[in-house]
Amino acid sequence: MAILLIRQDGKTSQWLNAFKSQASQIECFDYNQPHPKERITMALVWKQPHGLFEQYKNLKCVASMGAGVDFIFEDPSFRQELLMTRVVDPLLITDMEEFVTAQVYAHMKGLYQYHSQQSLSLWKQNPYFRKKDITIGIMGMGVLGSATAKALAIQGFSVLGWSNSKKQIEGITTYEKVDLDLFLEKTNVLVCLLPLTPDTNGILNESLFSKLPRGAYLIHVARGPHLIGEDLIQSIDKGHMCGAAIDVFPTEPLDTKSPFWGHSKIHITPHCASISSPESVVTQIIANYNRLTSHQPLLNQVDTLKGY
Ligand code: NDP
Ligand code: OXD
Repeated sequence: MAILLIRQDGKTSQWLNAFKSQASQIECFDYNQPHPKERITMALVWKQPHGLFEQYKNLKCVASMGAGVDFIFEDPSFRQELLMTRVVDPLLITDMEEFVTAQVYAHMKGLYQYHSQQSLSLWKQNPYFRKKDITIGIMGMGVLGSATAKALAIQGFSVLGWSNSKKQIEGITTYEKVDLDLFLEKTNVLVCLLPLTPDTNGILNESLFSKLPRGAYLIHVARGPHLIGEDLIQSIDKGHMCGAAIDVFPTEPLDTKSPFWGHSKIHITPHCASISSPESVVTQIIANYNRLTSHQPLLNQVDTLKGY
């Protein structure tokens, strides 16, 4: 039995080193190096090239290196009988809480505007928001959404949460799926932390934006295809939305020709809201590998019928 690491961005050695330091007895291979295909029982993947899984006849589990698993479902070689796991990790959670919080404050205090003014040597004080002016609505109240909601509520923000099923979280007003419109009409900073599924693809569109109060701001940290980019630009340009911070894009890196780059009210980051730390995440992968070997239920298993 052995683990195969599949990612194409040159970061595989960090993951191999983390395995070496925490469980040197486990055999791990980089898919780009020669390896015994028949011994591979677990694939640890991030945006793997499609079609590879069918070459591994003894593969039992595909583990995402991150919280999201959309890129595994998109691969036609992912067979229904395979198990799938994802990352639930304390560092991934606090990193996301901090990133969203930083974006909320940057919007509230108009920091991006001052950054643009600096490039013009322009000294000009602008109006800003206070916490009482802001209601943050979080779409997706799972591991990351709930933690982020709580972190913001503790700081004194009004926080709403929307998810498939209704949640009970002290200090946060929650809405279930059918109550989307009620959630949107009260939200003026919208945070997207949904998984990408057929149901959520394209959910951030003109119709949804039109249900937010005038002047609403978007913080999008989930997945690129949730957002219809032209709808956002139109909504900002006609003055309905006041701007957006976007961390994720349908194609990454974002094309240099994308209109997002040059838009003064759209603030881009390179999918860095919360990045899996190999040292932290490998611990749960080792635990799952041992569970797989001893036929025990896996941690953080994805419901492949539900799709997240
Ligand atoms: P979870 O699976 O824990 O939570 C998903 C939440 O979304 C749940 O509350 C679920 O509802 C809700 N949901 C799912 N589908 C729908 C729907 N159709 N309508 C309404 N609500 C829905 O995921 P995580 O919190 O761990 O992660 C969320 C996403 O964040 C990841 O999938 C990934 O895409 C993104 N991410 C981005 C990062 C970045 O750096 N930008 C880093 C890490 C993750 P219910 O609770 O009722 O099931
Ligand atoms: C993840 C991500 O899904 O980094 O973990 O996007």
